[in-house]
Amino acid sequence: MAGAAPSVAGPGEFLADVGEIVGSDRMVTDADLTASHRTDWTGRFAGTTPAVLRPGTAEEVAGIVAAAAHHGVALVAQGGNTGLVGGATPCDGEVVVDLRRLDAIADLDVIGGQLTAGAGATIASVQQAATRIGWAYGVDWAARDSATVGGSVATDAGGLRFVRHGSTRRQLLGTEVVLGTGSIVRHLPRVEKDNTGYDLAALLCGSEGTLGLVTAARLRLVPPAGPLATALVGFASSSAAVVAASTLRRSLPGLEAVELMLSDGVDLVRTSTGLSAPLATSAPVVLLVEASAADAPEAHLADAVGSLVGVLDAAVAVDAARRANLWRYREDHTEAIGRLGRPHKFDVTLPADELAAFIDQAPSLVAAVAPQARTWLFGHAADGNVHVNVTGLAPNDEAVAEVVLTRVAGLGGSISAEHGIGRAKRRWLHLARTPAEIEAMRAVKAALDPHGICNPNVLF
Ligand code: 2HG
Ligand code: ZN
Repeated sequence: MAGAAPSVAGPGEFLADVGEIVGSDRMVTDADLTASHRTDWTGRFAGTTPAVLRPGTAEEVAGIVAAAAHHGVALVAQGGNTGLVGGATPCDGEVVVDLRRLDAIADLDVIGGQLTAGAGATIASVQQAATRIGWAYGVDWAARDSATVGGSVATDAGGLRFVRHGSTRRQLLGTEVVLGTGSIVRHLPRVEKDNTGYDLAALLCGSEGTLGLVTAARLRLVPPAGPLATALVGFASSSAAVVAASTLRRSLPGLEAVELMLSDGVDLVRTSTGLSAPLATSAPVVLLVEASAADAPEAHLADAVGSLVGVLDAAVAVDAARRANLWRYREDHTEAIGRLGRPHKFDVTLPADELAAFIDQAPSLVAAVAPQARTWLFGHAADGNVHVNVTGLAPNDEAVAEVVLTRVAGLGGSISAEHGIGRAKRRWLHLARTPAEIEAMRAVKAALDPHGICNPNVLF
């Protein structure tokens, strides 16, 4: 019955069983107390749930999954609830399994540069634990204080350092997971190299909770960046900025990030934060560039920026407070756009040679089907990943998704770069994957989640 969403009508017996497993104080049924778990971060996706369960061990999670299989109850795992595609929202009455109590960080290997993090550990807490032992964690994004390891594995989160360290999948040495079969599969190797068959962790990474509930991850750490310098660099056009991002990837060995903003997004952030204009000369397109160097990082960065073509203006910062200030123009986009209403979010990647034209054309593509809407574009310039946010749409508007995602797929891009398919884009999975791929994915789902209880209403 994999693929068929189990009903949650009359989950009373299920709740009685799981109440004994997690303890009644770890089972929340009061609608006021479950409210924050029933809506996603954007407010666009909302549902109902009979209960939020708060297990404290993988064994308790396994007990919940066994009970869910027995009673035919659908589950959705939740961590910081910072996802942007409705992938962790109980829109069809799923029972929410809040994994944030699984927040231990253990087995830190100072020589090898590894640690094991519970699914509920926040990304910030992993970063801090890594720093304490002289390493760093390679994945970072603005929601770091709330977003959790479990969610980052479920979505294969990418973030701000992808150009340097790749996405979550590249950091993943192994996982502990409760599969939909109910069995706990623990593979948390302490070795870097491990070719012993199927890479289950890599398969779980990006599977959006459809195969099981990841309870812990063994994470590879990276060397900490050296002294950093950060710059905002203004360009007259998207194409000049995209070419510059490519040049920087080749000319700056310590490149840590190349992020893209447009002037209307920068202005919106300024309105919502009170920040002053970042550059003396206003520029339609702005890159945030960060790079490290053992000595004089600002000189290396200024040299590299100075040799770029088409720079209108630039500001370089080296002390932590000024660098953090420059980052705010980029990181505060999501919050500032969220304040305008419930955005529709299209997290897409384009082939490098299509990126600039897509950025230029996206607003008119949206306007053609939704003239009242506003389009906001920002993202990760070096990765071809642009976040198309559209405000002023009805929650159930699908026309904009249709034109944007169809265009992206037609250009050879991906309809989900780093946020996942979730509920938001499941109708368009066929644009990204062939029928044969979807059939293979469904076969994997049927094998690992034979009762169809693991987040059955996303992805497919
Ligand atoms: C980012 O890059 C995140 O800041 C969020 O992926 C993107 O809000 C968004 O659309
Ligand atoms: Zn992003």
